[in-house]
Amino acid sequence: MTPAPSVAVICGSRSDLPALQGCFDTLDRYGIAWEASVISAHRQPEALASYVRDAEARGVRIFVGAAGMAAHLPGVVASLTARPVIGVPLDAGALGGADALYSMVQMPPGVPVASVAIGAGGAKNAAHLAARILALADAELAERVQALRAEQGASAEVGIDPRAGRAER
Ligand code: RP5
Repeated sequence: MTPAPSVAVICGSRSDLPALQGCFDTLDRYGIAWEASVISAHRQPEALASYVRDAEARGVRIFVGAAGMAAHLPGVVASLTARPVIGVPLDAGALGGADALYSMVQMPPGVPVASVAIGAGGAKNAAHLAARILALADAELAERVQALRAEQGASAEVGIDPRAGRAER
């Protein structure tokens, strides 16, 4: 059995991978080990169940499930494990990702999926949220989370005069 990283990212199709790049990059930025798989909840339900059971047995702590359209992937993952599941709704069709969002946020009580925003921004937040969950039991990671928060705070521009920068236009 191959030892597992902390986070397992699963998406429903290869076509989902570009939207997830920010998730992978952000996990790398935190130094969080991850693995990624393409397994469709609708097309390959048995493969998904055996992957989740194996990943949990290997020690994966958090699952990220990303999918578009009728996106049942993270919900099915949450039905298979008691580990935290983060859902990333993707824009894969006519409804612009609202279809996937509703599929993820409307989970029945007792089977939670922590849904983030639609698309690439949500994918990044899935990594940030995973980091914050893992940081509860990892002091070094907690420091990296605080450092990144401080970095983001440093770029705030408070009290800018609306006329500032006019000459540059
Ligand atoms: C979902 O259907 C996938 O997550 C993807 O977002 C969408 C379309 O999949 P493909 O037809 O491109 O494989 O299950």
